[in-house]
Amino acid sequence: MSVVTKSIVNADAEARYLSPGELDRIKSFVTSGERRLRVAQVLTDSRERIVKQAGEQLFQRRPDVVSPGGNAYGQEMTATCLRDLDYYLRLVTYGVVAGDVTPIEEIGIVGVREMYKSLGTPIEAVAQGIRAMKDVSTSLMSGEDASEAGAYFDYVIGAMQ
Ligand SMILES: CCC1=C(C)/C(=C/C2=NC(=C\c3[nH]c(/C=C4\NC(=O)[C@H](C)[C@H]4CC)c(C)c3CCC(=O)O)/C(CCC(=O)O)=C2C)NC1=O
Repeated sequence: MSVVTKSIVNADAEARYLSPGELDRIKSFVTSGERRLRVAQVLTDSRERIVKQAGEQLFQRRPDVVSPGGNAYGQEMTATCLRDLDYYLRLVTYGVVAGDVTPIEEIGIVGVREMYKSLGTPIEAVAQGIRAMKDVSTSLMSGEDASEAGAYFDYVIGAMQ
């Protein structure tokens, strides 16, 4: 939920007007809107390149995952691994647009440890892949845009520690 929806739901639950604090948070959401949309656009436009380069970096650093016995070994499994990176990049764009990690959390973080555990996927290697996506993505942006995007990648990485 964006801060706008969230504030309205909370205020209406108490049948009150939006508080000064809520209006302040909405104001900063609105003023950062252009930047967040620009960041989401870059991530969306460059998604193939980001996933591909991050995958190459991950497999260079963790050759074990694509070696016999590795969780991403073989063409099909490697493709599934890259698909997971693409999923997380997509979720990051949702977070950036919403200005809130909740969509990322609800779609991709709740239950993720148990899921990867049951798949035999080393979650720290997934986190490493997401870190590589952060590096590739932020290298395509300048100062404030890069830190805006970086924060959402950091959230995912942190949730996988
Ligand atoms: C949008 C929310 C969402 C997420 C996050 C998601 C993840 C997800 N990744 C899966 C599998 C997988 N995920 C990986 C990923 C990897 N293995 C590695 O060693 C690497 C470290 C890593 C890539 C970075 C692999 C290889 C599989 C297939 C495992 C298997 O079938 O044995 C599966 C099992 C079902 C399937 O194969 O599709 C799910 C549900 N699905 C979703 O709907």
